[in-house]
Amino acid sequence: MDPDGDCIGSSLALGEFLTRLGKSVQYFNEGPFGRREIKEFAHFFHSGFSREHRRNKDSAVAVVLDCSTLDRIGSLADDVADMTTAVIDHHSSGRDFGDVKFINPSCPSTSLLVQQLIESLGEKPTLKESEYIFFAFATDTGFFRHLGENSQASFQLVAKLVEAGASPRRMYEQISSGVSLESRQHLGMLLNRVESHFQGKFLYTWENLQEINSYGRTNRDSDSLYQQLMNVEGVEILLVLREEEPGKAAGSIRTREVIDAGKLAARFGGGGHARAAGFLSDLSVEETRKQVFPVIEKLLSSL
Ligand SMILES: [Mn+2]
Repeated sequence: MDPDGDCIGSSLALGEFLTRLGKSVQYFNEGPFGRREIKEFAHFFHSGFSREHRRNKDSAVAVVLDCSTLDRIGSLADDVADMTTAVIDHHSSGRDFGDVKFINPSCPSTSLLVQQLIESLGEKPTLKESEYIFFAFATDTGFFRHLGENSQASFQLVAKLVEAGASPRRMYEQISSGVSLESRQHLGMLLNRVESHFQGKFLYTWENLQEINSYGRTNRDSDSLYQQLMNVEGVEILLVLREEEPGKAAGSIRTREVIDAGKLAARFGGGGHARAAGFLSDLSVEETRKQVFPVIEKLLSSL
């Protein structure tokens, strides 16, 4: 459920390959297909099992891709639970399901695992499969930006996709174009009201319910906002408070290198990763701000 580009691209690449081997493939995903870059693929996927799907379950195998736990497939889990299940994944945690597993947490995308599976059978990805694998890889790696040292194996795999005809330029356009003007204007509003505190180490912005509704939640582009602000010189912590419900706030925290965002969010009942985390507050944006600012000030003064 709530799939990203890697989940969708990996599913379609594997499905194309299995179809090429003469297998009959059906795609499932509960959705929603909220991310702009995957919307065009939504029509390939069933959101649940039909009566006919259930009738054919005994002769079928389920392959779960890019999910670290079975509950990540949402309501489909009930139908998949008693099926023979294969798992292909690259998450480092979770996972207590699956009869056959192909899991490699050091692989930057599930799609590159699908590519290795295809190659291990002595085959090469077709152009279409290559494009799905590249698309999935590019969305999970921020178009190569999240790759560090020791990523040569990934580049070697991707080189083969380009050799098969996948165009990085076309893939980039597919992933990044098509944004709405409203989403840029929304971004402008949030950037315009950014406050800089504690010698520029802390950036803060916010929005109220009325603004959230007037720009439309589908026009939200949080990734761009975080990216723009985390590039600002000297910033260590970014906090965005949003009035998602009347009188309640949702906080998003991003940190650069020193401060653990997950630990910081945990102090307000939330959680997440070292660089990205979030929390929900029963207080208004203004009250939440008053609660969080002193904690951040103390953290920064100890640096
Ligand atoms: Mn992934």
